[in-house]
Amino acid sequence: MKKNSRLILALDVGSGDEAYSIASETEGIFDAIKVGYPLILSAGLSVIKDLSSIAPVIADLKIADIPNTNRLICDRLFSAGAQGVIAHAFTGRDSLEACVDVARRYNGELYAVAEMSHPGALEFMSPIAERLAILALDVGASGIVAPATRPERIRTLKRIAGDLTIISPGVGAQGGSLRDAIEAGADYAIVGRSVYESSSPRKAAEALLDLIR
Ligand code: BMP
Repeated sequence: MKKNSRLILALDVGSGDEAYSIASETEGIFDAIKVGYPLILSAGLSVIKDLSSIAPVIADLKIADIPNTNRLICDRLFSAGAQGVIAHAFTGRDSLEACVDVARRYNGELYAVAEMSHPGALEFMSPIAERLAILALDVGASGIVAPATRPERIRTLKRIAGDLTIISPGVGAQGGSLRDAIEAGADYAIVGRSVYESSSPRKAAEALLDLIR
């Protein structure tokens, strides 16, 4: 993923047509498009290839299974055209390593979730996030997911994660500030609803771009 706008569009919309239309309208602004269960389950895996003609696609299935199943899932996603895949790290070294191995085979990127952005993440995830970031670093992941809703956590996790790329969701609809997340060390901010629910996704995306520059 080339660092340009430092913005990733999360397209959690309900159809391939809608996704394609918003991606086209905002073409050139986002460094990548993140798709997850909502879109893949409605539009099918082929949506990855379709959107890849507009921007690199990160498949966010937060994979969390045994190594063999993780390997199979990653293989499906990369062969469908994903440039990056997001997996959970809490399943342990062997499971995460399996994802990294497949990513390497495809010259792709593997992002590990260190800490999530919602309030519930404070319950179980936040207390082990530093260990998850160390694991991501150890197994050679491309980057980690850290919460834009808690910039101080981005700062802490960045100190651990070294050169790993930090991608941060939680800007806008979840209350996180784009500027604060970037200042805290996020390499990319992930933004969904504040763009795709806007009456003008292009204008909303340009406003984010202005904020970042
Ligand atoms: P929104 O800007 O609409 O809140 O979207 C954020 C996106 O990032 C969603 O796709 C969500 O699933 C994802 N995400 C998140 O919000 N927090 C996390 O910790 C990890 C995520 O992948």
